Amino acid sequence: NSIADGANQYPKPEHVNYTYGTAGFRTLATKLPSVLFRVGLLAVLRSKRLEGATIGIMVTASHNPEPDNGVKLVDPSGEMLDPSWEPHATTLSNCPSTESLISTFTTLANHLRVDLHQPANIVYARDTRPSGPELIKALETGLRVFGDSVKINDLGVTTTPILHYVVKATNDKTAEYGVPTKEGYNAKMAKAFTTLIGNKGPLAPLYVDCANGVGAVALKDFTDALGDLLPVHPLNTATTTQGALNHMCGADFVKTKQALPPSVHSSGVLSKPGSRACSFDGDADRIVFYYLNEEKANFRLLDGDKIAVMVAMFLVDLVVKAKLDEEHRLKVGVVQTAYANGSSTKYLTSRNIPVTCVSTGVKHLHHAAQRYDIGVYFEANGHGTVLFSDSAIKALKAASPQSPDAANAIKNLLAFSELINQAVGDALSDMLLVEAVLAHRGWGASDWDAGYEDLPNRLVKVEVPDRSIFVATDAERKLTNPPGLQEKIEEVMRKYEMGRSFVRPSGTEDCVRVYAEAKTNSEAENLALAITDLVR
Ligand code: NG1
Ligand code: ZN
Repeated sequence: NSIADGANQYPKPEHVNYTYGTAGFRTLATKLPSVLFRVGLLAVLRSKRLEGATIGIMVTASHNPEPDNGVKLVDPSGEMLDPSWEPHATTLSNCPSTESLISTFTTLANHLRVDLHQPANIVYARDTRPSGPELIKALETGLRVFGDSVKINDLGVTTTPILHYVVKATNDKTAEYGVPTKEGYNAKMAKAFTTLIGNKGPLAPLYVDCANGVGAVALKDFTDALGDLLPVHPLNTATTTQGALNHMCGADFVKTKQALPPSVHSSGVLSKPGSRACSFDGDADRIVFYYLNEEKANFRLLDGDKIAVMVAMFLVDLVVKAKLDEEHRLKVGVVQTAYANGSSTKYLTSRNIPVTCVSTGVKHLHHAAQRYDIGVYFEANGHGTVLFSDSAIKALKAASPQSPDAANAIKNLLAFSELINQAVGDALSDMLLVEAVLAHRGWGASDWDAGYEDLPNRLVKVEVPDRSIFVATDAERKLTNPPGLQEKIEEVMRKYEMGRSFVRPSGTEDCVRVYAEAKTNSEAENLALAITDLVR
């Protein structure tokens, strides 16, 4: 099979313009077969360019509705595709004809100095979407163009973070990171979690809304590996029911609606005092927790900001307890985006925990977190993880603790570094992280929630004729274009007590997002409306 055969089999639809954005390619699944074929070609190029290092490909549209799908590439370190290659993905996907695809591919291979005789290694997976198998076929056609020089590893139906883990572990020649399989990942997490919980278990039952997606599969596999330390009760596990995926459930629903999924509400599982639940998104790389407030049975959200704050505070305490000498006093920092609730930022800063604000998109958070010894990063919507630098791990392993307390703290810090996915945020691993911290603190959901009170906030999607005229700067907190708009936004903002608002073009949808927070619910609402009026 040649590029020509595959390209003819998967022609690019006319009048569609693709962009490899923050979430890779993402659109209606019916528009994607040609893209998948071409992504196969690009992944092979990238692997060959890196002398056969394993590249990952994930087919998913995360929290989007079931008819959508998407694809993104994972670099050998387990991180997102190097941004300098994103334009190559865009260019290949938009070649209008077989001829132009072949010539563009050849030019690209030359320009990138790819030796096509090099081997290539590709690992791929998909979520539970019904369009997945067809798209995987198109992808495989692209991979097969290069014959035996390409080795493939099909992980089947798996979560995004497991794919990232397998890529990272496969490329780790020291084999220290873990066995490069789903089972290897589960065993690694189960071991670390068992170390952390010890005789504190079994913990209170936890209800998990799986968004009717692939998280249900991963959760089942993991709990089978873990045993009864954490009694997990999965909800919304209908992975084969048409239209169920992400519908009225899942992390995105809960965060945007700031409400319980109706299915969780009607199940009544949260009515027992002290109960807590969490929601995964459609590919299980995001998680938010919630519970009902005891007096009023009010819905209380524990989102990515709440997770970041609790985890960072806890890790700081462990570092202090570990009493590493001053030279090795590991620096714990937090990375957020402009969507982080102002109260969370204030809380961290007032406790001397450094906070960095970066642009939306996991790759930005990930890179900023790498600059700390222990970098905690979370988007408010629940996507995040904690990175331990190599030197932090070295210092922990080399430490000679002077007390049982210090020894314990070091042991726990190392176990956390094993429990937490170092490649990308994982709902499953983050769920265990939260549970382990709660167990160590002896806290329930309301104790966790008590740290700070979120400022009331609104997130509004505004459809505009051309979102490219909106240009943001300063970690997307300000607009430089259209001219004069930022000044107007600030003028309105000043009228609201604790008012903060910003506008930025979405990187994943054809819209502009308006975020607003203020002292009261109605002020947040009014501020959001006033800014929306300015944008329209
Ligand atoms: P955009 O569409 O650029 O706002 C959204 C989320 C991001 C991130 C990406 C998915 C918000 C406000 N934005 O980005 O946090 O999760 O999708 O990769 O939630
Ligand atoms: Zn996701």
